[in-house]
Amino acid sequence: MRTQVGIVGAGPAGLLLSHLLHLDGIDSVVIELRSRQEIEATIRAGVLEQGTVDLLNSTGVGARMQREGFVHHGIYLRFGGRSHRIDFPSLTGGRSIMVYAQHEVIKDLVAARLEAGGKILFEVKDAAVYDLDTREPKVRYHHGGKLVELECDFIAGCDGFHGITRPSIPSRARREFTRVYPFGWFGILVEAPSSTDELIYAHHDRGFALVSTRSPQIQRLYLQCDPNDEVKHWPDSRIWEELHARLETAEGWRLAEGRIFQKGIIAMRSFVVEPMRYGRLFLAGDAAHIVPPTGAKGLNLAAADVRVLSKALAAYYATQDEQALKDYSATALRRVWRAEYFSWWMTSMLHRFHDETPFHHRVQLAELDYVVSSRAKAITLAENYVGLPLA
Ligand code: RFL
Ligand code: PHB
Repeated sequence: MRTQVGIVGAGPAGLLLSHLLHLDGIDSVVIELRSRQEIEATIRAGVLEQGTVDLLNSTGVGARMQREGFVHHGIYLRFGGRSHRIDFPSLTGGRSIMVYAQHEVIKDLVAARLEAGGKILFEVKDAAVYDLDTREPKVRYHHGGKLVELECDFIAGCDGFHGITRPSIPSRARREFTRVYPFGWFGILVEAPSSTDELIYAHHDRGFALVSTRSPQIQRLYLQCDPNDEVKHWPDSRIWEELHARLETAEGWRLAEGRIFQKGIIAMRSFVVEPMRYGRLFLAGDAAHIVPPTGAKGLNLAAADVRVLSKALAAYYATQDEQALKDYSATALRRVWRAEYFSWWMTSMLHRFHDETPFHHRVQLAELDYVVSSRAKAITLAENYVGLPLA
C-alpha cells in the first residue's frame, strides 16, 4: 500500500491534518489504535480558541459547532471569596472562545473525512514506523488480521503523548523538557443546570477548582487533587462538599448539584520534545508536547501544529521546495513554548503547592489581584486565553 502522508493517530491532530491535506489535493491514510466508537466518546477538552474556530469554519467542518457550541466572551477568576470577570473582546480587539467538546470535533472530522472518501483505519494493532531518515519511510501494522506495510513520502506522528512515533526517534536526535506537577485534577460530568454563564477558575486554600460546561443540561467540573488518588475514594458527597467549599463566595453564589455520571483523575505535566522532526517523520500535537489543562491549550496547539505542517507539505508538493518543511519544527515550537509558558503560569498562580509557604500563598493572591485590577496584566491573560495568532 502507498500514500503520500501516513498519519499515525486519529485524534484532533491526525484527523485535522488529513482533512487539511485533502483540501490541498494531498492523499493520506490515518491509522488508529482504537475503535471509531471509542474515539468519538472519549471526554477531554472543551475550549476552542478563536483561531481554531476560524480554521474549522473556513475549512468546512464548523457547521455543527456553529449551531451547537457556545461562544463565551470572558471567564471569572475567583479568589478571596470574590469573583472577578476578565472580558475578552474589550481586552483583545474583539476575540472570544467557543465551548464545544473535543469528541464533538472528532465526530465532525471523522464524518467529513469518510464522506470525502478519506481513509481512516480503526483498531490497528502493533503500529511501527521505519526508514524515517530515508526518502521512503514506512508504517507497518496489523489490520483485520493482516500485516500491512504502508509506503509513504512522509509520516506524521499524531499519536498523542503515549504513542509510538516520538520514541522511534533515536534518543541522540531529540531533547526532552519535562515538568511534572505535584497534583492532578479530579474531573466530573454532571446532569445539572449551569450555575454560571462563563467558566470559573477558583483559587482556594483547599486547592483549585474549575466550573466549566458542555451544554445547558451538562456541566463539567474539576477540583485539584492528589495525582495518585483513586476515584473510589471520592463518593459524590465528598466531591460536592469540596466543590462547595472551594467555590463559595461572600456574595452568596451557589453551585447547582446534580447526578454525577462520569469521574476521572488527570495527571498534570508540561512536556516538549525538540525538534519536532526526524528525517521524514513530523510530530504534531500531544505526541510532541503536553500542557497542564489550566490554560485550555492542548487541542488548540494540536490544531496550530497541523496547520503549519499542512501548509509546508502543500508547498513541497506544489514546488518540490523543502524549505517550509525544514522550518516546521522551529515555527511550531515558537508557539508551543509560548503556550507552555501560559499554561505553566496559570497553573502556578491558581493551584495549592504541597511545599507552599504562607509567603507563597500571599504572593499568589497579590498576582491574582494584579491580574484583575491592571488592564496590562488582564490583557496578558486574555490574549493568551483566546489564543495567539495562528501565523
Ligand atoms: P490525542 O487526542 O491523544 O490523539 C492521539 C490518537 O492516537 C492514537 N494512538 C495510536 N494510534 C495508532 N497506533 C498507536 N500506537 C497509537 N497510539 C496512540 C490514540 O488512540 C488517539 O486516538 O492527541 P492529539 O490529536 O495531539 O490531540 C491533543 C488533545 O487531545 C489534547 O491536547 C487535549 O485534549 C488537551 N486538553 C485540552 N485542550 C484544549 O485545547 N482545551 C481544553 O479545554 C482542554 N481540556 C484537555 C482538557 C485534556 C484533558 N485530559 C483528559 C488530558 C481537559 C482534559 C481533562
Ligand atoms: C473543560 O471544559 O474540559 C475545560 C475547560 C477549561 C480548561 C480545561 C478544561 O482550562
